[in-house]
Amino acid sequence: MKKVMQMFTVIIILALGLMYLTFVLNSQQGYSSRNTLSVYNWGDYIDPDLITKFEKETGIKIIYQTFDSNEAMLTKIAHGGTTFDIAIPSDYAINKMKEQGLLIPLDHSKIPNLKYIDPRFLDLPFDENNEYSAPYFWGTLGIIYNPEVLEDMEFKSWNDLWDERLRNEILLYDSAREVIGMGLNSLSYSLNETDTDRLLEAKRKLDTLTPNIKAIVGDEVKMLLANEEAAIGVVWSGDASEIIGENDKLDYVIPDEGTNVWFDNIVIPASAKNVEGAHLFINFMLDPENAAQNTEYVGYSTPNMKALAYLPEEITGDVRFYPGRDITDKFELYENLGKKMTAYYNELFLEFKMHRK
Ligand code: SPD
Repeated sequence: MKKVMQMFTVIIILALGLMYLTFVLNSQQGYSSRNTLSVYNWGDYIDPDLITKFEKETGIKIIYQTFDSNEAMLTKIAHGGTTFDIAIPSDYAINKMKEQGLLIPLDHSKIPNLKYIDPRFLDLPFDENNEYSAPYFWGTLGIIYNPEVLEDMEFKSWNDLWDERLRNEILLYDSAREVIGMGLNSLSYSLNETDTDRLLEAKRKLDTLTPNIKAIVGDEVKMLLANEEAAIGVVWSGDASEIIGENDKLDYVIPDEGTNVWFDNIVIPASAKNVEGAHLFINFMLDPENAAQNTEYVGYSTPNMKALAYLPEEITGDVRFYPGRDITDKFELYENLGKKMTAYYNELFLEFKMHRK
């Protein structure tokens, strides 16, 4: 009987010890998750001074990671191995995340700075009523080129990229939607084409562009063009604005067939541990002075109306990077094409890249 009592006491002590340990670990995790914010953003897409400013103002430490495509971001978030409190995907990817239950609805009462966003950038089809996302930057996809090197050449049509004089000159992003989209645009098809015959036609046409392609790249596109190591590229307007800021010999144009207008918005992934801090961060980035500072640093176009007042006219008055609604209404947004069609776009893009080798 005595032995049984002793064993019972040991078990009780062990159980209490385990409970205490669990309590300590949980409270430590709670403490650390309240005091850190894990942010997942595109590369080169925030002024680091704003990270420091946010940390000083809130006492929350930012853990920062970057991605280079919506697809890479989606895979990482969907797999769930790493948790993020903030992510900054584009339009169609936001719609996909929403559909897959990967996002937390925003509490608008905690983001009063939403009032500074131009209504033109609110309530867009990929996220009605901005239930899950707040506007960060926006832009277009077009052609940047060096008119001094490519003398007598004009880029009025996407088809001009197939000109024999551009042998081994063009830089493209390593991104399926952008490259397949450009092929579709050159045939005057929709950027959201789902007809497989048309998609195959676009891919075959892109294969014939191979001799003109210098490289398929990421953020290094900016360095290559600004340093005149390449004379032409198909780039997002924000990258073009940054490159032209470094080297004003270059120009940015959108061909007559039209292009993609895109929106990168801030979201809170469903796995977020610091939802309160995430709202603080969103509101901080939407503060007009912070948004203006970020715009000057990153070079992309801000959707924040009030931030425009803090920016020089040479930035906000440049219609290449701040085209009016009359222009962008003619452009197309990428839609969420669903799992099967997305896989087909990715497959075509992979085949196109293999064709180059
Ligand atoms: N280096 C920052 C890149 C941001 C690009 N966002 C544009 C996405 C278009 N789908």
